[in-house]
Amino acid sequence: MGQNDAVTPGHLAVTLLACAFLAACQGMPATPQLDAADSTPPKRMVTQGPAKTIAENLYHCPVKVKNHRVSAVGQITASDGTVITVPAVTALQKGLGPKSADLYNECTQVLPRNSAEVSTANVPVIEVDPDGEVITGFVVADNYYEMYVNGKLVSVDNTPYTPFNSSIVKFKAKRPYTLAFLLVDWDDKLGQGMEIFPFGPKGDPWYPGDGGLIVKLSDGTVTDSSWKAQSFYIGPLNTPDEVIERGQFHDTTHLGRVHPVAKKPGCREKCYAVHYPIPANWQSARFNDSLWPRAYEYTDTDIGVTNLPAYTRYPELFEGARWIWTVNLVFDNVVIARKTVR
Ligand SMILES: [Ca+2]
Ligand SMILES: [Ca+2]
Repeated sequence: MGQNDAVTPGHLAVTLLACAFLAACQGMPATPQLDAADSTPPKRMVTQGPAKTIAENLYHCPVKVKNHRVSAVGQITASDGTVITVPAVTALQKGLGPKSADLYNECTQVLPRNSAEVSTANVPVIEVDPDGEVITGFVVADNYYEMYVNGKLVSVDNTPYTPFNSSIVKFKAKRPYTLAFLLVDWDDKLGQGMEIFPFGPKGDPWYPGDGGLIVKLSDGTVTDSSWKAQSFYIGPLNTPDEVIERGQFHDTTHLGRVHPVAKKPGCREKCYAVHYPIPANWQSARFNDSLWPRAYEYTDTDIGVTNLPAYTRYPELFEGARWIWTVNLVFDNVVIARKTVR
């Protein structure tokens, strides 16, 4: 982190000079008014063990597919008495939409063979700004996303867990606009951040899963380390002390950040998780994420998507975009990623 942060005096001077030559700079849209940044220490909530299932399955795939996992939802009471919904409170569970249009989805049998076969023509435009431009884009999230533009919900991943799907989004917006994604690495072991890994000779019933988001929009916006990303549900942990708070940075880097180096905890049903409250206005353009950590970039190998047709069939549609997540791809299970496009 940090190596791309620097704005050199030379760079600044060139920018200012360019602005001086461009009368249009006067007419550039103002930066959105921001709320004050919340610098109060994070309110950590600690849970241990499994959550109680409150919804058996948010999604039924009408087609028999190889890798279908049940997307259940649970609740668990933290040591401070807070009742937490796991893996997350989602727009999908609330029945909010619009649901995502499919780029690739085995359950709907939308399976274009390559980028040339992909059509975005029938994807409805979600209007954010009536006088904006229509922006089309492609999204892959491991496992679930909901996407907001200036606080307006524009796409809800229709397949919360598996099979791995990818989506087309279309919206009308004017710069500057703010993208905000709620991202969930779903659980099988609700509240413990672990899944039942179905592959390999024996599989692994206690496998810490991992996340990831990649987005490319037609106006050139891509996911990269210029985004912000914050974690809200961290586990599985042998002890809650494994999360070290440094300001608003929830540091678990000592546990390993990606598979296969990430430490597999031996705690199983006794594992802990650390949660943080999700800010009420996190989707808004006004929300001040300046104290949040930057997003981290990951490779296809880190994410484990080198064999994933929902993504690998369409390299042209994601060219130049990077997979992002927080600092820990494995232990951070609920993440919000934000970017203001200027
Ligand atoms: Ca999904
Ligand atoms: Ca995980």
